[in-house]
Amino acid sequence: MTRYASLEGFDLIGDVHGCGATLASLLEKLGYHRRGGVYRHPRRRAIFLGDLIDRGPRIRLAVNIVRRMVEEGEAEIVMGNHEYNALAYCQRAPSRLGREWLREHTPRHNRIIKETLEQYRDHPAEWDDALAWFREIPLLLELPGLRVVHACWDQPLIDALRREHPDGRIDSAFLEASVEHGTFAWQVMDRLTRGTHIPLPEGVTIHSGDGFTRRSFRAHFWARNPRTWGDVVFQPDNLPDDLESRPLTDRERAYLSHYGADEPPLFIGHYWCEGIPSLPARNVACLDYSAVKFGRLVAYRWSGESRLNADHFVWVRVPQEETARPRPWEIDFD
Ligand SMILES: [Mn+2]
Repeated sequence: MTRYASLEGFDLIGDVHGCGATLASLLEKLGYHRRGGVYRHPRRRAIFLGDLIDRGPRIRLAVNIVRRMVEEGEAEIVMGNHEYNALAYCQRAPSRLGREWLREHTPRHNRIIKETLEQYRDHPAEWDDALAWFREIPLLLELPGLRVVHACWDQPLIDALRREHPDGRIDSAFLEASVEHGTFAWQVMDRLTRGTHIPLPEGVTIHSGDGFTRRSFRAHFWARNPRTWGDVVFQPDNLPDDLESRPLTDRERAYLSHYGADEPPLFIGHYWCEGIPSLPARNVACLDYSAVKFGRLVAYRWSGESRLNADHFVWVRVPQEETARPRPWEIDFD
């Protein structure tokens, strides 16, 4: 990408989830300054890993900051499962599906998008614009020396996606097909934006810190030769009982993706890590440190290295209720 040839590097930024004031703090800490309503850095660009919306107190601010940066060429972004969910939630379903919306308005789905819809309630045109912008967000980015996806880089699926959608962007037909289990579009959206999950045994559930009950666990994709569930689990909640030592079945192993240690550095979000940022593999960095649960909003300053370095993480701790007082322009960001 010649337009990036003169850059010093990229700052990859994890899941913001509506922590807009914290995002502004992180950008300032990284040396970005707001000029003409847009955060800019003289020698660097930002890359957002998706999941700007839902849960947090300043969702519009988060979307507006990032959207302006992207539109001004100061940043790139990949789509998170929350942007994808919002698109499907707000899109009427074709009659053959026998329901009203592409993503059904179940109590669980309503709860996930609740804060976003509330914060945009008095700004319907702005929400329509945000949705139109979400549609343009690619599912993945591959730049010289680095790769970016929200949850899971699955090369065979990405190769197949690129044959139809070379720039990694989806269209209405793809979005519509993606809500039908088992379609190619469903596989792509599920794996790239949600990653892999292995169902728990019948009757076993995990009561997660976010208040949801889960019947599966999140599995990662960088173990070279995983043998047990414990080798691939990647979430803050422990597996119940002795399930860590439970062997992966052949079917589970075949279902999982694998990202080799010799592949380019890959940046992901999505997985709700906790504590001090660390690298799960030398070429994989996860930047979701539960910002919205008063964890950290985390960036990785990448300057071309092929082996990642945990010293290159930069973060801002998220205060309870994002108590950092918003500045006037944050409230009136229209
Ligand atoms: Mn996510």
